[in-house]
Amino acid sequence: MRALHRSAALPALAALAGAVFSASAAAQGAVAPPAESPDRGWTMPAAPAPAPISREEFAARRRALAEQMEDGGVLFAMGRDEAGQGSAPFAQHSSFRYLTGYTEPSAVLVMAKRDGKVAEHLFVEPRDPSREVWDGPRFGAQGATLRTGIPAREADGMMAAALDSLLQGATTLYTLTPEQGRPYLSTEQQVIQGMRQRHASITRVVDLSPRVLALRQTKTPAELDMLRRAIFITTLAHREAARAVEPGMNEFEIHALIEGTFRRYGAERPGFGSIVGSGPNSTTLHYRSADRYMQPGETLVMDIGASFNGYTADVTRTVPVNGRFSAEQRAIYEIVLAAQKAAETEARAGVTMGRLNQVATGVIGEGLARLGLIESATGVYDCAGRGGKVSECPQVSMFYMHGLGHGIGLDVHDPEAGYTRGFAPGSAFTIEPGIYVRGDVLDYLPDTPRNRALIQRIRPAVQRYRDIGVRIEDDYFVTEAGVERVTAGAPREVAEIEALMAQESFWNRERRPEVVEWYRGVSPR
Ligand SMILES: [Mn+2]
Repeated sequence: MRALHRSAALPALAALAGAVFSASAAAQGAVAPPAESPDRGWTMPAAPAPAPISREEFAARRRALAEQMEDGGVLFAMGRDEAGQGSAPFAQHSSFRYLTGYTEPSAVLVMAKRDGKVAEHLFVEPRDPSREVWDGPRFGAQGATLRTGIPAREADGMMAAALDSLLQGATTLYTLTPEQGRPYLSTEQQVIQGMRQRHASITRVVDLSPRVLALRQTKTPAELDMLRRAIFITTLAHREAARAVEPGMNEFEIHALIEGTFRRYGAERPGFGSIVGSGPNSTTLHYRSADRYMQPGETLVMDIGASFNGYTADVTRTVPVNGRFSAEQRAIYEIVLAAQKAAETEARAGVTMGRLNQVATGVIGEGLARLGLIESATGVYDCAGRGGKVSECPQVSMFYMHGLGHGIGLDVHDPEAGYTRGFAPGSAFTIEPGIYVRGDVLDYLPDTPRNRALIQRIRPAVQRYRDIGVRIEDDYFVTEAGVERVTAGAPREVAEIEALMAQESFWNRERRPEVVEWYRGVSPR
């Protein structure tokens, strides 16, 4: 039975999330695209502006964390610093943001538990007119208190003394950072070390970040709503990108279209470095340069995700550069799609990501064997192991070498119950199988009798399918009602993709190919 019933999942979700999105356009007031729109038939969500995640919800998250603290304990947690002058826009530390909702740099959260009561304090950057000339206004103590509901004060010269008075008599110091980890101590770790030295009452330091990560596994309706919008904006970018792709274009044109579409619809940034890779680059998992001229007969992998209000989508589509899949591309594509659908069918509450991976890997193995790229679904080869030793690896891993999926949320790789005890209501995750036929895949195999025989058998198929990279990644929510594929707006069937690519692209209407060609003169490759 298919686990994915969009319509079945909706009533419960709608009840939870305040009926934001709907499969039934007429009933729920979803906005249908205009009659002449090529997007007709694709139900767009009725999307009133989302309510910000409430102060009460943030307070509940902190309460849940405080339950893990013993009496006499004090939590000390630093937000992220502003990274140097003129650097990338500030992005708050995810767990700090999760607990406070505070999005300005250099904030500190302190929670002290005494006699069963928890006192909360937020230290924030002081308002400073001379700095605000450069960096713009800060919330200051008043703004921060209003925004977070946590009593805030400005971190002036008295902050150290204020912290010391809060730590008076504390027995356990809770943090959101490991005590060690790297060869050097972070600023936060140094501050914690100093506190421990100044306060003899502190007998232990406990890192609570695993507890926060555990809380973050279960997305609330408000969080799912933010994710849904990030995903929707990302599907808009995929649809427009598919229309725009043409042989002779450079990857950076599609990269720009994608990230421009994100900003155009209010996503603050890409949630991770956009991957736009054609031809041989389609087989490089984390290809980031996006500066190659695309040729007919190649595949283009676009692995992208908009970040909306801090929540990050992660959606991958693969399209043929010239608009029609070749027989070889299609053969690979259909295997990946079948693997994804098989994993989807298996997805439900209580099932683990490991189980989905098992199912997907089985489908990919059988498909690769059918194409002659491996000897059999369970075949092995001699792979380079630790310390120069040769060990045994599944042949599938020569062409499918990454995990099947991951949680999504404030981080693109977010905590997820599916890794351990199984998916549960509140899970948000990806399923992203892939096949990558690297042209040099046979060149680096250890020289052994088994490998020599294998190479002889599969070399023709590797030649035939070389430089074809295909990844398909969708995003899923688990609710009480079941599993929903939230990315349904981005076509993934071969016929749908080809039909979309045949549509006119507004993006290319005023394209200036002669300017695009300038880059050939300075391209590093
Ligand atoms: Mn991903």
